[in-house]
Amino acid sequence: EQVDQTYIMVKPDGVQRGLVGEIISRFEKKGFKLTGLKLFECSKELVEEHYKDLKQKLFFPKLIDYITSGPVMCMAWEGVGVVASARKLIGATYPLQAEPGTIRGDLAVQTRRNVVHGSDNPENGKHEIGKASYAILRTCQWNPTSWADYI
Ligand code: DAT
Ligand code: MG
Repeated sequence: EQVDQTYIMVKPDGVQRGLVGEIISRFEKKGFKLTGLKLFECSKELVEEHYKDLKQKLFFPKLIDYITSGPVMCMAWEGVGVVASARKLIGATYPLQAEPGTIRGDLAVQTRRNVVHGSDNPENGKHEIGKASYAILRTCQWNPTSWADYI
């Protein structure tokens, strides 16, 4: 059982629509561990590097404009199989194809405004958190405290 890290980012529409709590809640309830969190306004350069694999796509300039249009909530999540599991919780890229019960299936209709980003493989998870960490977030190590410790 491999413990992985994934980079989850609530996109500007998700922050503006007040969906941050809802999204955090879904990952918490599933059983994953939040290890880094910061509200951040991305520079164009950082977003271009984050989405560099899509540079040739016609929608790339609009994607960059959109992600830099307002604050995003950057998060690092940790757990067994978290990368693939988070992708399942998020749902398909195109919200109309995303199953009900997924974040995009329940909360989005527009492809660009699909509410949330999740790393697509464990290597990218580490990379994206690493890339983010000098600019946006510091990850921390913690273990859930048992209730007995509060008494
Ligand atoms: P995902 O976010 O599911 O990993 P992706 O990495 O292929 O999807 O694309 C990144 C984002 O780019 C995606 O969340 C929304 C936008 N995007 C993808 N395909 C698009 C399209 N055909 N038209 C407009 N935006 C698109
Ligand atoms: Mg992707």
